[in-house]
Amino acid sequence: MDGENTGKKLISDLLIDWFSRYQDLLSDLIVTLGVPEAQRPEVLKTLTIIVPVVVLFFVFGLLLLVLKKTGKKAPPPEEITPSVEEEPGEAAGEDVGGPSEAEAEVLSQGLEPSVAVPETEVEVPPAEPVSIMGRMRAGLAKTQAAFVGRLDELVRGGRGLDDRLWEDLEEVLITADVGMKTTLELRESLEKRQREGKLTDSAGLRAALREEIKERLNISAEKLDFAACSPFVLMVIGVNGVGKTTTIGKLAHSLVHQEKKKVILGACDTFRAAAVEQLGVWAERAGADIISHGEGADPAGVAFDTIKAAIARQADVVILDTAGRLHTKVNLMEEVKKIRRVVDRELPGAPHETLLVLDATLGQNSLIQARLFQEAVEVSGLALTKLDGTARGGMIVAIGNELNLPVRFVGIGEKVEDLRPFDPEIFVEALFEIA
Ligand SMILES: Nc1nc2c(ncn2[C@@H]2O[C@H](COP(=O)(O)OP(=O)(O)OP(=O)(O)O)[C@@H](O)[C@H]2O)c(=O)[nH]1
Ligand SMILES: [Mg+2]
Repeated sequence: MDGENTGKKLISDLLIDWFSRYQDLLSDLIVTLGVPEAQRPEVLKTLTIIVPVVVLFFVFGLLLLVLKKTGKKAPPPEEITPSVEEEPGEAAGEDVGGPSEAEAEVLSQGLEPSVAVPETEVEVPPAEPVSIMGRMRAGLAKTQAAFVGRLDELVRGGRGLDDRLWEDLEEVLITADVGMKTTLELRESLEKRQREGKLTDSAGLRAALREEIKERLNISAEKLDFAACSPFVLMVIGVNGVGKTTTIGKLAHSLVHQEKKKVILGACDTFRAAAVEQLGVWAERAGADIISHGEGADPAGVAFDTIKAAIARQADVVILDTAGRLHTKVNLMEEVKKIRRVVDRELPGAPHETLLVLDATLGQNSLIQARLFQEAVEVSGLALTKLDGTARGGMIVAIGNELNLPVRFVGIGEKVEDLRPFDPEIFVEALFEIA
């Protein structure tokens, strides 16, 4: 009992001693700072309370900072693993998961990519939108801003539906490359809604335009069904540089990996050696076979051999790449017709799909190209590439409205997963919905 009291006394003596030293220190400080004598007791009282509070805050802040930093430097391994494992799940769904930059480089050198990548070396992909809608939105960002973004500015503030507004709307549509014909038709339909009392104010304009656009994109055409026959032959045509080979590569990858199809590519673009090589890289990346005869060979001859090989190897899908330009003499359209004839002779009914690739960045010029091809050959569907690189995505509405051809795919980037089956519903939602 006695020992306990002595202990308590010692502690209280120690505390009193510290406190008086602390007060001495503060008094010295007050004198050094030149505080007038009359105010010193008051200042001493205030400082006695404030100084410990400030010191405590400082120590606490420092502690938080250290904790935050150490947390960033060493994340627990379980934090990384799930996001890496999400990729294959994604591939099984919509996203086929493209090869990394390094893998692409290895492929372009014609070497086998390493299959067993140690888990520690797997890079966590940068924070990109990975959902279908997220990617579509990102791909359409430029068109979104130039088209719907400007439309929203137009209707902000509840303007009346007068001639001025209709003229401003026309300007927005034409700038987004919807084209004069389709723009005037859209204005006409919207004004009709107004006359019928279905559209009364600018707030309803957005929804009405969205409906009108969706209607024009809903082309009634037979769906592209790769299982309709075996082998299903898809011939890809278009002028040079529009993205034919890239589209074929992405499509082959998706058919092999998502739909588990056996795919053979035919390198009928014999215009230059690099074209054959480029298709070869894509074939390897996709896990598809390729038939090629090299630069300068007869494109129809390559098509013939590809069909023969597909039948012999029991392939599910044949995709023929064709040239966007030719060596002198032969006309591009004539060459396309010749390939079609040879393919049809070898496999009656083929090609089952003639896919015309159009470059969205070319805007209304693509429409002119499409008409020329339509006049020459039986085009059955379209792929619209490079939508990610343009604010002129409005041309897709003109395509739907004026060509009456179904858009089968849209290209929204250069990566393997950036080819999407075209769905008007998703497209319009990505364009109109505010993220
Ligand atoms: N940003 C973007 N680039 C694309 C897209 N599709 C293709 N490209 C790029 O467009 C360029 C031309 O693509 P290719 O596939 O070689 O075009 P092509 O029609 O086969 O050209 P030719 O063989 O010369 O007739 C390449 O740099 C592609 O990466 C797309 O959807 N978005
Ligand atoms: Mg090509």
